Amino acid sequence: MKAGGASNDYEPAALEREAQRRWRQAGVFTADEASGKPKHYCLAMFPYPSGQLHMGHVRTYTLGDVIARFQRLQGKNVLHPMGWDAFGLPAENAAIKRGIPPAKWTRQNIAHMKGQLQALGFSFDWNRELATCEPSYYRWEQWFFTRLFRKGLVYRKAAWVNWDPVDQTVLANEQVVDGKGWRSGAPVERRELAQWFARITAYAEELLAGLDALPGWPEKIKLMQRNWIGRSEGAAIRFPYLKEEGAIAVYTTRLDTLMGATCLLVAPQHPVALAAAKGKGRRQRQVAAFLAECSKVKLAEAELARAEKQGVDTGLKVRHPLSGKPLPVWVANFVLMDYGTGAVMSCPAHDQRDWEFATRYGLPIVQVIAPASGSGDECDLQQGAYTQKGVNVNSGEFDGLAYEAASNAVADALAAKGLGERQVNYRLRDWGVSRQRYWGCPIPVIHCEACGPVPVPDADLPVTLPTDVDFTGLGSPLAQLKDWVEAPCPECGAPATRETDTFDTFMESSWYYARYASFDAADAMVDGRARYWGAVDQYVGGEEHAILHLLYARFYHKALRDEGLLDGDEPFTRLLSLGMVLQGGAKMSKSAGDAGDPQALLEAHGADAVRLAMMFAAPPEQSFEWSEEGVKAAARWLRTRLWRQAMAHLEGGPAAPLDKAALTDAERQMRRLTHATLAKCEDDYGRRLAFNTVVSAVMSLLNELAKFDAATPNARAVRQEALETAVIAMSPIVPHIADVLWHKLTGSHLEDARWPAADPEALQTALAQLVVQVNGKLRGQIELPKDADEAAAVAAARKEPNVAKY
Ligand code: ANZ
Ligand code: ZN
Repeated sequence: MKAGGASNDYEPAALEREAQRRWRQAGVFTADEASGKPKHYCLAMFPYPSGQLHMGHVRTYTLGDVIARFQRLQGKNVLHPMGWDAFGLPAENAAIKRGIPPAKWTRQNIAHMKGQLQALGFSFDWNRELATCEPSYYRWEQWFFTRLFRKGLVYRKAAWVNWDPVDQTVLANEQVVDGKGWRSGAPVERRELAQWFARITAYAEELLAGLDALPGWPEKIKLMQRNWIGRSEGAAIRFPYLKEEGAIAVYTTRLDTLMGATCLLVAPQHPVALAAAKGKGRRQRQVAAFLAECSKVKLAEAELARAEKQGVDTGLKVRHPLSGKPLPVWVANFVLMDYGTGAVMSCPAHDQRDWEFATRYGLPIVQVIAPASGSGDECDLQQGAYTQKGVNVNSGEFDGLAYEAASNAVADALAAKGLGERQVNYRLRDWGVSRQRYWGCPIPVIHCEACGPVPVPDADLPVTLPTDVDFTGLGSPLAQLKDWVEAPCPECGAPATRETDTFDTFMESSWYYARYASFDAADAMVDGRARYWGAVDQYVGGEEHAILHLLYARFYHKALRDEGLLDGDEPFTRLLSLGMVLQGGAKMSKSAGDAGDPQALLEAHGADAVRLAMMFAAPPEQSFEWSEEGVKAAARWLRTRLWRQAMAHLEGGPAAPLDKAALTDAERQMRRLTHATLAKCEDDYGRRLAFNTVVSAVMSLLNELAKFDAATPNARAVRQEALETAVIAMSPIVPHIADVLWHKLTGSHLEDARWPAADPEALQTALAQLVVQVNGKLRGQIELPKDADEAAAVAAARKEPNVAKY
């Protein structure tokens, strides 16, 4: 071997290219169902092909890759696929701006980004690559939609959209800028259109309960999903009309306040409100004017809660279900039509919104709840509502009852009159899956005047999206394609028209994980291979998908299960939710200058350095500020600490076998560190999913190794072992340099290696050294008898001044 020769220096570009070529040639990442090993399905959320990789992608795919590579070392049969979430708005915008057809733009971007991913050395099984814009993919989405249609799990109803009157098109929320169309600049109008919905609410209870069976999901994400589903236990109460037949139903969570209801409030879209606005009378005109005012602004629920409470009296009267007293019915702007029954009983003394409303319009405020004695609560109805639970007063037969007892007694009284019963409500709404866009999966429905909407028969699927379309930006391109739109009704044969809406792209991302398993199944959506791979063992993705994507995919999985296509109740067993990569405090989604452009960094420092810097920067869940310095430091460490130390060792020729019986104290200590590092890294990779601490552990190991004197053959054997450990431990993170060094050190290839078990004998010592971490940061070191229990260890750690401080 030529000492210090140029050929022995670390040259990442050539080294990485060569390693990637070898992997490709040997097909080392191909997943094979026939392998006898236990399976591990590792999936990172697939990207939208915007054209350029950004640092957020690099983080997500490096994390996924680290896990996949570690699981291979653990002897698992790993599925680690990649594909493209290829439909979506940017392709259409690019088409309008630059005249490139969306299909072409998308394919170009895919090709470019695929090259970038390959240059980063991710261990994807590219045989299974899929793009959701391919008919071979979306055909099955259409097929499944027609199954849901037959089960009543999808349906059509009117819903509001943003309408650009100049471009004659529906705008997505993100295309509305300050209330104006992004392209035309015209003030956006609101229109009601018939649209498709998926009945996710049919699974509300299971989606909620299922979260308890997901110990591998972060609590934070489960809480967000719970809140989004928003289960509420209350009661429906009917208030009969004073004069006519019938009643208005309300939903309440405070049965105990019923005797304090002074008024009924309905949403501006409630049928009672609409009826009250019909007619020429003064009152009807007032109601109509108020409804018109409400329809102008669309406020989110949270904004409504803060907005000024406003309303108008309909003149209508209902009877209190228990006292029989007449109560007025008002329309109020803060009552939501799509929650509960769209109507509420107003209890101004005990609900703050009702209190503000009653105060504004001079409606009576009747106290029926008083603070329980000893609660110390203040109740001053001059200042605001008393919203705590307490004891009933002023409530006739219910006086003196506390919350639970009062609620039960009121429920019984209502049940006896047939005017109310307990009810459970959810905040969760059905999922609107229609988009009035071109670049999406066509909704497989034909509208017939006689038969209504008819699903396209299996034999006529896929309904292919035409790709030679004119992009004027005006109106829907699909609606203008007469040949495409006109089709005979599948049921009666009469001339009919195709649905021109396309699916929300969340539809495609709701089942791609299952399709990877059956990626080339030509005549089924999924086949037996989807059962083999089962649930994704480890799902990796950005925290911005905590709610919608994950909820939709869970719903879709259950629907697929109920159709007999998949096993199991949940699609993702374990979830790693990643923080963001920030630049200047903002999310880094575009490459901002060379310092934040993965391509430039890759070319300057190599893939391993970029990957290492990314993993070392922060634990996965944390957001962090990106800096190019980290990449430079990573490249320096790889060169000087890992590469040079290994090469210097190799210059001495092959190491002799280790003689464990002849170890000196120094050698024993070195071995102890080697094996402790191995055990720590295994735990970090497999259980803790903390990769920054893997890196710091190996850094310490190599620092110690640099000080270790390896003059004797047995000392060289100890050093060989330490270097092999450092290389295999780092290999999931920096696979290229590890690939080369492992081969030089052992003569074999990493893909044939297994993660070595830490040697219990090496770890054994009369006194054990323990490093003390507080919240993942190294705060000290303690020595303990090796058989010390946890309590003793914690006590000793607390005595350490630097630990106690934290
Ligand atoms: C009477 C009452 C008295 C209420 C009181 C609260 C306190 P959650 O927990 O979110 O389910 N509500 C019902 N439907 C509504 C709608 N469509 N729009 C706006 N508000 C609505 O909240 C249920 C409570 O929110 C219900 O209980 C109702 O007000 C209101 F001292 O009924 B409550
Ligand atoms: Zn028909």
